[in-house]
Amino acid sequence: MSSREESVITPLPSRRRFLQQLGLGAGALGFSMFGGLALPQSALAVCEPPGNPGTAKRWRKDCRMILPRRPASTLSSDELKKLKEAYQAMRALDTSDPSDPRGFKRQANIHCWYCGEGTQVHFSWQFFAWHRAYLYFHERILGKLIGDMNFRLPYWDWDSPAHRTLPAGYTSPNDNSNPLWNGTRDMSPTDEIPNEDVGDSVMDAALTAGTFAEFGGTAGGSGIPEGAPHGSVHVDVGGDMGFFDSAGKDPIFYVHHSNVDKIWSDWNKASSTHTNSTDPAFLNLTWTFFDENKVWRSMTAAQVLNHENQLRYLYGPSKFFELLPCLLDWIVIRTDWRISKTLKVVRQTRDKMAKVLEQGGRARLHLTDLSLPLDKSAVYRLYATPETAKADEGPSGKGYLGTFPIVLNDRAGRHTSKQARNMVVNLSTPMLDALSGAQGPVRLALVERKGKNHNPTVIPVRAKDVHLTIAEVEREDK
Ligand SMILES: [Cu+2]
Repeated sequence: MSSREESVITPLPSRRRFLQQLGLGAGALGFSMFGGLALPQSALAVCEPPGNPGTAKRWRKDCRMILPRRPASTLSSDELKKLKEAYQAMRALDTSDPSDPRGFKRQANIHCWYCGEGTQVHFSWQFFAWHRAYLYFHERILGKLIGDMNFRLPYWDWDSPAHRTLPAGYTSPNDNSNPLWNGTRDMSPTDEIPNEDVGDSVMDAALTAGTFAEFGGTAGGSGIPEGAPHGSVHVDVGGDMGFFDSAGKDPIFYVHHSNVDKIWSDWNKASSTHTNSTDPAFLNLTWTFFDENKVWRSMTAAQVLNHENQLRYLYGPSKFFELLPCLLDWIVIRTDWRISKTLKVVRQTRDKMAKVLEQGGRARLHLTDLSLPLDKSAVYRLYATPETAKADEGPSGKGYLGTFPIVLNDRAGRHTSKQARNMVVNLSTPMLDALSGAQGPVRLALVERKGKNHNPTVIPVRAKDVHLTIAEVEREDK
């Protein structure tokens, strides 16, 4: 671990810990963090509030050119050079002027503050909109630092099978001389994100979500892609990325989230019915960020919904548009899970769902408010039975249904969220057969995914509800 990526873990209540690191008592609470106060270096290593220098100015319209964000692995050598220069300049601010909110540590700590230390933007409909706003200001700051407001963040398109390794610029050179490097990652430069975490089935489940609530979450629960693929990639990269409080310390975070942002954009484009929430409680969500000129600005969720027009960037086409069927409405098939805590898919239901699949439609399994151990960041595999979970044969093995990640807020396990984690998986015909098991109801089970030859501990599924859905494909003759 390099000195610039230290992680300070002190299991003290956050407010108290922060003040102690600052050497301030409770009486100094109202003191502005950015009124020219030179913060001691130790304070910068933890997650301080992003600052509150008076009333935020409203975000103004952006008149820059509309330019594409591009896959990180396809940047030209000149573009990569610029990207590295931008992060180099951002990191340099950490030492030249630690009070500059545009410095890399300050940028990383914004995510930390919004992930439990101060407030929580995960596990709800804040997730997509807040991260879009955060990346927007981050992108503008990087552009300003290299004198090029046409700079746009790239994205790490791990959903492309050819781009499953960390983008080359982030690992080459694979040492401290590279401003895009981070020494804490679990992934080596040749490791790949597993297909079961980001493959077509996972992407399809996200991109065909029928409503904004299902895709982007609600005030009290997460949408589909916030778990897999988003959280899974955090766990897979590991190190700082494996915890929300430190994730922003790895430059890969910003290109990872740029791709997550693209998924939101793609979901909107995938169907005329994929519209964002119009609930004023969502639209009026307001956050504050420092812009590229160190001006404290407020931005609302409503101001980020049209990234192309409002925020002046766009994404290239998605390969999934050609693969996605035009689906009719999702139909819910209730189960008696709430009573029996088991799942019984009767023959008739199984056959009906299989027919929908045969005709190009979709069938799904939904686990609402899923409980998982909150003692570590990990990816769990869902199986149809405790026996198949114990055998843990993986994606092509018996009883396998899908994956779900847990990303903790910090290594000390603080700020664990009680908000609902919702899992949805696309079902195949063999999966339907596993669920309609010959010996009566199935008892869903999970195991933590580990390397080969592990002896998995089987975790019975605890969820508020489990149900099924189907969506038939739209046909011209109907
Ligand atoms: Cu994230």
